[in-house]
Amino acid sequence: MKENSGYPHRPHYEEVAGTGATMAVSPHFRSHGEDRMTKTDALSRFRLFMLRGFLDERTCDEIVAEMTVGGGTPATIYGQGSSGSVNERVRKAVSQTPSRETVGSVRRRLLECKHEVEQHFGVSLNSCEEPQFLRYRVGDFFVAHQDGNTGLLRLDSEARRVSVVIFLSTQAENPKEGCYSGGSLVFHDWRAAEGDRELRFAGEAGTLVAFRSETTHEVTPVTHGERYSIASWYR
Ligand SMILES: O=C(O)CCC(=O)C(=O)O
Repeated sequence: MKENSGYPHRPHYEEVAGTGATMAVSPHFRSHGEDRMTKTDALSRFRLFMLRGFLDERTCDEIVAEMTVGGGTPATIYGQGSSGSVNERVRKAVSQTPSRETVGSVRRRLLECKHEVEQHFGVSLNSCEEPQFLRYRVGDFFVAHQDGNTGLLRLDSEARRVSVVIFLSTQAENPKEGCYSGGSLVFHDWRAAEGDRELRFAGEAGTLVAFRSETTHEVTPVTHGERYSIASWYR
């Protein structure tokens, strides 16, 4: 991945009618995405921060190419111990390790938009964890969970304030060359009114979505193709 590729655009903020809130929108915001998820929905229910075009297409392809070289290791979950453990009934995905340069570059870009994330969520953030590069094959998933900031657990992950997912590949409803099906990132809010409790976020290569780490979310099983994403957490 080239150092200067991939994050050419500064986002701007758009006011969302009727909510008094703003949403970060990259200049590459494409209206077809609004069919899948309206801005008002995202803000009023889950207060998502979204940047389309956070990574450009070429950068996504380069990272995916790096991720398909090595074998990877099973993605872990946090438990009582300080290091993660593997439990394929909870999370089934492969954690890949691209070059140090790529890992460092993605992390730097996340730090570059820390201020915008702080503004959006109204929190002060110190750092960002080393990004995890995830590959989901057919049948892979991650059950509904929270990443941190629950106020309930004595785990290191509690220090996570804002979680980030960057999509490296694009979801398609029906099987399509180069895309994946299934594998939706779904946000849950059991307190919301019936019908508003779930938000399905369709993955589009290059899009970044950030959410409060206590937000319950899952990745539904992939039914076709391979899903590639990056996860990280601001603390
Ligand atoms: O890969 C994704 O889209 C989400 C990963 C996730 O939920 C997590 O790492 O907590």
